[in-house]
Amino acid sequence: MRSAKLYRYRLPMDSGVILRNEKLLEREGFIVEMHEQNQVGRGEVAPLIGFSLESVTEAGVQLQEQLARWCRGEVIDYQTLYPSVAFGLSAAEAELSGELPQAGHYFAAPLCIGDPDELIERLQVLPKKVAKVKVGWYEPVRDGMIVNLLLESIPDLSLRLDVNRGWTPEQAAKFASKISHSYRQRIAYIEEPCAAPSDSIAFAINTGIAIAWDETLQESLHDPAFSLEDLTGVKALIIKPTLIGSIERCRYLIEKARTLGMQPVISSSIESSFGLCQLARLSRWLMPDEVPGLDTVGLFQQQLAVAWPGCDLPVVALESQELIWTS
Ligand code: OSB
Ligand code: MG
Repeated sequence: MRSAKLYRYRLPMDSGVILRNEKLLEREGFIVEMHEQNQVGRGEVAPLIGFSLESVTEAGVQLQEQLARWCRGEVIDYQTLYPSVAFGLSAAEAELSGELPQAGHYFAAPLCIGDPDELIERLQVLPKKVAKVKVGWYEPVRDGMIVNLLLESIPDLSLRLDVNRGWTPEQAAKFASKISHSYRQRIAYIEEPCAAPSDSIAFAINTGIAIAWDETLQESLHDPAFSLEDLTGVKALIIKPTLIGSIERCRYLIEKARTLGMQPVISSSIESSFGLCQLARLSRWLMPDEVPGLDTVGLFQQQLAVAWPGCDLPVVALESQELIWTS
C-alpha cells in the first residue's frame, strides 16, 4: 500500500535577499511525503523564481498528478517532469528506498556577500578553508583588492568567486590586474565572469584564473541536443539539482563531468533547511571529498522541519504548513 502527503510551505526571508534584481520576501515550495510499507521518504520541490522555467503553481499541479499515479503503483518517469519536480520526487524515492544515506556534508563553503571580517571569523572553525565570495556588485578594482587581501591574510584559503555574468571583458581584466600572480591558483574558480561564455573562456586563458559554469550549464540543459562535451574548457561545474532534475540526472552529469576533467560542485537554489540538508547528504554520498555550495540557510528567517547543523534560526514544523493534498 502506498500513500502520500503534499505540503505547501511559505517561509519568510531575511529582509535583504535580492535575486536577479528582485527582492525575495518569501520562499514558497512543497514538501512531498511518500509512504510505503511503514517506510517514509520526503523531498522538497521549490522552483526558484527567475531561475526555474516552471512556476510554483505549475510544479504543484504536476507534483500532485505524479503522486496520485505513484500511489496507484505506477513508475515515475522523471525525464518528462519539470526539474524541480523530478528532483524532489527522486529525493523522496531515494529516501524511501534507503538509497540516500543519512550522513551529510554540512561544512559548506561560507558565502560572503559583503563583510570580509565576518568571513575570516567563520573560516576559523572549518576543516577545509574554502569560501565563496559574491563579487561584481562593486567596482572590479575594489573587488580585486579585497580578494587579493583575503588571499594574502589567510595563506591556506581557497576562494570560489561568483560574478553571475556581471562583468564586461574590460571589467574582468581590471579585476584580474589586482590579483597577484602567485595567488591566482588559490582562486579555485570564478563562476561566470562575463555575459558571453566565450568571453569567460578568454578571461580564463588570459589571466590563468580558472572559471566555472553555472548559468551556462542551466541554459544548455534546456536544449534537447545538450552534450556536456560542448561545455569543456572550465575547471568546475555548478550542479543545482532543483534546476537540473532527478538525482539520476545529477549523478549522470557528475560522473560525466569527472570523465571530462571538470570538478562538479553541488550547490543550493535557496531551498529550505529541509532541502539543504538533503542536498548535503546527496553531496556527501556522490562526492565525499567535495565541499558543497550550500551556505544559504542564513537568507531565511525560519528553518523548516530539519535544522541545518549550527544554525540557530527557529525551526517550524512541517505540520504548521498547509497540507494541500493527501491520498
Ligand atoms: O548565484 O550561484 C548563484 C543560489 C541561488 C541562485 C543563484 C546562486 C545561488 C548561490 C548558491 O550562490 C550558493 C553557492 O553556490 O554557494
Ligand atoms: Mg552562480
